[in-house]
Amino acid sequence: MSRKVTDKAVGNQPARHAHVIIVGSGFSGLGLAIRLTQQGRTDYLVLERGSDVGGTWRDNTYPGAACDVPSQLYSYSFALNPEWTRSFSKQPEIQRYIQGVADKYGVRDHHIFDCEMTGARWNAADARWEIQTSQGAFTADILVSAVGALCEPNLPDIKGINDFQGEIFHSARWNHDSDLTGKRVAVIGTGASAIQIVPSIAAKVAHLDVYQRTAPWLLPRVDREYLAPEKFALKRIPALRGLYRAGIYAARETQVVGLAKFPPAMLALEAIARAKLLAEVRDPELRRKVTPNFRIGCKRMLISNEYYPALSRDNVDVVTDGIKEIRANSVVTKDGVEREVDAIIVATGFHVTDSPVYDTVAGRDGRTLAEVFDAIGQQGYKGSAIHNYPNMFFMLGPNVGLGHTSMVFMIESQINYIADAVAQFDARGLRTVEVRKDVQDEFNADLQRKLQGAVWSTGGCASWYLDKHGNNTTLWPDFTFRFRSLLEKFDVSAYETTTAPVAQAV
Ligand code: N01
Repeated sequence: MSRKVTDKAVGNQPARHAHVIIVGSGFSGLGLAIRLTQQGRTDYLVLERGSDVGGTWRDNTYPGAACDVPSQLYSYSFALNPEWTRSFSKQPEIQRYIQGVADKYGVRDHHIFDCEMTGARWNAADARWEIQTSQGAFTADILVSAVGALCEPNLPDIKGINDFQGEIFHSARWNHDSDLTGKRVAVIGTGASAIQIVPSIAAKVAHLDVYQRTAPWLLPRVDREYLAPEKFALKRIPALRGLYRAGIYAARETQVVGLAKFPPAMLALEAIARAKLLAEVRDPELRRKVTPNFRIGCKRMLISNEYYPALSRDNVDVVTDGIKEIRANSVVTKDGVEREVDAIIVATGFHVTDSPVYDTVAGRDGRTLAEVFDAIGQQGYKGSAIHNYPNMFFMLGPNVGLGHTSMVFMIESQINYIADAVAQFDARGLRTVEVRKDVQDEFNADLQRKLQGAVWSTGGCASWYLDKHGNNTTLWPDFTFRFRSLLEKFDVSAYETTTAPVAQAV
C-alpha cells in the first residue's frame, strides 16, 4: 500500500516526491493526514506555512478569541476530548486540543513546517503536480489543498491606511507586543472577530471607536464553565460525550429549515435577537445604530453577552458614518469628523472568494484557479474537486461553508471522500482522475437552485457568502447529514480517469 517519499526533479531542480501532498495543517489537513496514516500510508507529506498545526486556531490569538460552536461538537468525532473545561472553548484550549491530536496520532513526522506553497502546476506529461515552496520543489501524484477559507486577512482598501503612524494590525495577526492600556483605539469591522475583541479591550483602553458598516444580529451566548461533577462525568463516561455531541448537533441542524428552506421561520430567532437588543441597549441613539436592517441569518449570526454592554460604556463610541480616509494619527469619516487614535485594529475578515492562493495553482489548461473562478465563480464538485484540476482535491472547497454548526463535521465528510478517492486511485491503478465538466455543471445548477430561496440571498444583506457574480459559492444549502451521505464514498463514475500503463516484461 505504501510508497516511499522519494527524490524526483522539476526541470533541473531536484524535487522531493510524495504520492500525496496536503497543503495546510488546520483541522482539515491534519484530519486527512491522520486518516491516511490510519490507512497504513507513509507516502504523504503535509506542507504547512506556519510553524505548528492548528491553522486558523493557531493564527487567531486576539483577546477574547473563542468558538461559536460548543467544543463537544467542534472537535473530531474520532478524538472526543474528555478535558474540555467549558461549553464554548476559548482559542488556547482549542489549539491545545489540535496539538494534542497531532501528537496522539503521530503525524507530525509527515509535516514540513515553515514551508509555504508559492505555486503548483499540473505536469500532464508526467501526470503529477509540480509544487514550488519556500523550502524548494516538490512533486506529487495527488495534491490536496487544505488551506482553509479564513487564512488570508482581508485588509481594507482605505485611503491613507499605509501612512498611519500608530500601531495597526489585523485581528488574525494580533500584535501581542502592543499594550493597548490607556490608548485611544479604533476597531474597524463588527463581524464575529470584532464582537469578541471589543468587550475584551473596552475596559482597558482610554477610548474605543468601533467603526461599523453593517450592524450584525446577536443572539445570547449560552456559555459556562462545566461544574466539577459534569467534568468528572464527561471524563469518565465516553457515551455521555457522544450523547452530548449528538444533542448539540440535532439542535443546531434545525436551523437549516429557516436558513436554507423557509426563511420566514427565521423570525422566531430574530425575535429573540431583537428582545436581547432592547434589553441590553438602553440608549435610543445607540439602539438605532446597532439595529440590523436585514433578516437574521442573511449574514453570520453572532453570539455574545458582552458586546452590547461594551458598546454602552462611556468610553466606547459606535461610528457609522463610513471611513473616508486614515491619516497619520487619526481616522476621518465621510461626514468630515476626524478622530485621533493611537492604534487601529483591522477586523475586516478574510479573502474568502478571492484567496491569493488561487493565483498560484495552474491546472490542465494552464489557467490558474483565480482565472477560472473569475470567469465562472467558485464552482466545484461536492466541495472536493474542480474540473481542469486533475489529481487534485480540495478540503473546504466551494459551497462547503456553514454558519450554524461545526465545520469539523463537514471536514470529516470530506476526509471520508478524499481518503477513499486516494484508496480507489491506487486500487484501480489510475494515472489521472478529473471530475467531469457535465457532472460539475449539474451539481452547481442544483446547488444554485436550492440557494435561490435561502435567507443568504433573500434576506436583504451584502455578505462575503456571495461572489462578484452574485452567486453563493461558499455555503452548503442543505442539512449537513445530506453532505455526509453524499461524500460517504468516492464516486469514480463522476470522474474522467486514465490508467497507468502496465509495465511490460522485457
Ligand atoms: O470577519 P467578517 P470576521 N470598511 O468578514 C467589516 C469566522 N469566525 O473576522 O458587514 C469597514 O465576518 C464588515 O462589514 P460588512 C466566522 O466564520 C469564527 O469577523 O461587510 N468595515 C464586517 O463587519 C466568520 O464569519 C469564529 O458591512 C469593513 C467585518 O468588517 C469569519 O471567521 C470567531 C470593511 C468583517 O467581518 C470571519 O469573521 C471569529 C471596510 N472596508 C471568526 N471591510 C468562531 O467562533 C469589511 N468590513 C468559530
